[in-house]
Amino acid sequence: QNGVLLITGASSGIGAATARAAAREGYKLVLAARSSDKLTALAQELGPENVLACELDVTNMEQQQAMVEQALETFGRLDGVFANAGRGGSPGGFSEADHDAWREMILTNIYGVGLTIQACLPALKRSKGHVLLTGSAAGRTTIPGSMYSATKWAVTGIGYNLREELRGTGMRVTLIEPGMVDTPFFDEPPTYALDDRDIANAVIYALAQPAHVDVNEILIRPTPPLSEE
Ligand code: NJP
Repeated sequence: QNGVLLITGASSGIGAATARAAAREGYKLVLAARSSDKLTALAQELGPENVLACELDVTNMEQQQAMVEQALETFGRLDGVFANAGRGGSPGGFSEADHDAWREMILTNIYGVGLTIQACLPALKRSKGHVLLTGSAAGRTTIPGSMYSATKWAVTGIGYNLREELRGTGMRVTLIEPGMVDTPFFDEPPTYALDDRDIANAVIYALAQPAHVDVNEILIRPTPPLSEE
């Protein structure tokens, strides 16, 4: 029995893989995304008595607060949140990209993460809980013209600033920073990439540490393929 973990972006990719790994570790799960059909199927797979599936858009604070209320009614507590929902933007650089696509991405990747944290904080403060965020290797390096990378630099900043805000509360903040992961995030599979379970393993590692260990960041990149002789 490992407490209650809320995961946004749980309908596919990294979020769904983390839900499966956390279920194996004995967590009760609150799973959130917009695709309720996928969440329902995942809840069936993991055991509906252990899972609360919440259809929500992370950019909507009312829906986020309703999710936390429902989680507390169902499980009585919240021990961790993995703010993982995110999306890519438009390619093309600052001179060419589709700025409407930028708006959706910025709202989801930055504002949505902030809302998830704010909605969960009261319950997490009571449990001395754990906040985990999906940043990115792209939030650690420069990528020419990439607004996506800029949104993930913002997530890095959210993690750092939140940790300082929560200093002395017993709460912990972990930034999970993947390189390329083979998920539905990409239309075409990347040439070499991590598996979504590799990232789930990192989340479980951070969660499993004793209370005096605050894993600040885990940056994980795929190993480049062997170069040809
Ligand atoms: O991609 P995908 P990943 N409200 O597309 C949800 C970051 N990342 O697992 O709403 C609520 O399979 C969406 O659900 P739905 C990436 O930036 C990835 O790779 O049903 N949920 C789905 O569950 C992101 O932060 C790579 O469409 C919303 C999930 O988000 C995280 O990893 C590398 C939503 C996206 O799952 C998970 O992405 C890296 C909204 N408004 C960072 N919008 C990589 N794949 O290489 C989307 O460094 N979702």
